[in-house]
Amino acid sequence: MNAGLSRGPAGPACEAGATAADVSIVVPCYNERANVRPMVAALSQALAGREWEVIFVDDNSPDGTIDEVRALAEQDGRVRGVLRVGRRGLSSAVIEGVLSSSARIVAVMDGDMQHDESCLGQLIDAVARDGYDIAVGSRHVAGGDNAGLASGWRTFLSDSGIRIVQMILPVRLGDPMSGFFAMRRDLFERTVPRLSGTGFKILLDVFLSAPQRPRVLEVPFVFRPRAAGESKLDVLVLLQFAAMLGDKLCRGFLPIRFIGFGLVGLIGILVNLAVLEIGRRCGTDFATGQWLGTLVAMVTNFWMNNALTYRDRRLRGMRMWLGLGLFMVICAAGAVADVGIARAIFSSDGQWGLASMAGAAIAVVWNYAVSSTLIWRVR
Ligand SMILES: Nc1nc2c(ncn2[C@@H]2O[C@H](COP(=O)(O)OP(=O)(O)OP(=O)(O)O)[C@@H](O)[C@H]2O)c(=O)[nH]1
Ligand SMILES: [Mg+2]
Repeated sequence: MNAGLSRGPAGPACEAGATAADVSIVVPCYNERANVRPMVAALSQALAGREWEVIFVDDNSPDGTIDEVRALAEQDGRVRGVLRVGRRGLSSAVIEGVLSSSARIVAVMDGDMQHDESCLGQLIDAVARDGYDIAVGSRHVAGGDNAGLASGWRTFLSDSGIRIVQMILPVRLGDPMSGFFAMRRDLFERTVPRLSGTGFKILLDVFLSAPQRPRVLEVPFVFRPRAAGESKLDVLVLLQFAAMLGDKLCRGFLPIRFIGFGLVGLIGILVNLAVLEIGRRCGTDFATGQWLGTLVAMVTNFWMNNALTYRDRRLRGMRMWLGLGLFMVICAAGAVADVGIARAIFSSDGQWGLASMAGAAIAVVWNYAVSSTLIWRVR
């Protein structure tokens, strides 16, 4: 469920005949309350003399980020907020923020003051005046710097990721993982249907999905340390990054969630076998071991899918327990179908390997399709 917040009543942009914004700045934010005011103050200074608006897209942060946005929006018509409830994800937040805006040029930047707003003017001019499709704030061209990364380990991860990505990029780019850029809205909108929309790397997603090779300019900037709040980058975000690349390499042939669901299913088989083996060593009979193994595998599969495959629609509390119950029923039905189909194919074909694979494949597709629709309600 999404609920947009309208402009504050007192802002100059509300008056009839007020000039529309030339650029919409989209800021994904989660638990960034302390950064909202400094950010708007910094934008006001950096973009003096331009018509602009800023759209904070908040995923219902527990620290009340959206309340701070609302308070500011009441005083300044250039400030807007989009509140998303029951959703998470930087990339999808950016997509929805851009789609909720209407300026000809859109800019994207983090809400933790790590991106140097004084470079925004250059990024905007490159697109508005100099004919570039995308202008990227870059830490990896002469004059840029990655000093603000929290640790040597983060620098290593970032550099390695960039090297991998450069191998598959359609354009030469020093910093394809940047989250600081300006681009033509019409190009973004034409790209949206092909975007994976998962994880943290929206710019990379745009480059790998754009319907045409974009004209790109890189503008150096120094990545600052976080002003306040905490990083949201964790190991699950890294896995989502790998899944996004996988999705692009498969050219969208298989849905990204199906790949995740299938991988989780493979891990489930290993879990099942491990429990069976532990049971055997403890002297449990085969049938009991198999029951236990299946139960543990179902619970771990549900947990992994909830935390990874459907991270952006993660179930919590009572809904999670109901989801787990439903997941078990769906998987049990899938298992019955698996055995039935395998038997039918075996009796007509006599090839047990083929019969078994066909049964398993149909069970996975069934489990995925029904779980997606009924449990995590992906439309
Ligand atoms: N709406 C929304 N914003 C998010 C989400 N995750 C992160 N963000 C915002 O995206 C921006 C970048 O996230 P950070 O956690 O700072 O990631 P990072 O800059 O790559 O990592 P650090 O260098 O450790 O700060 C920040 O403004 C976050 O508040 C999310 O799930 N939803
Ligand atoms: Mg950050």
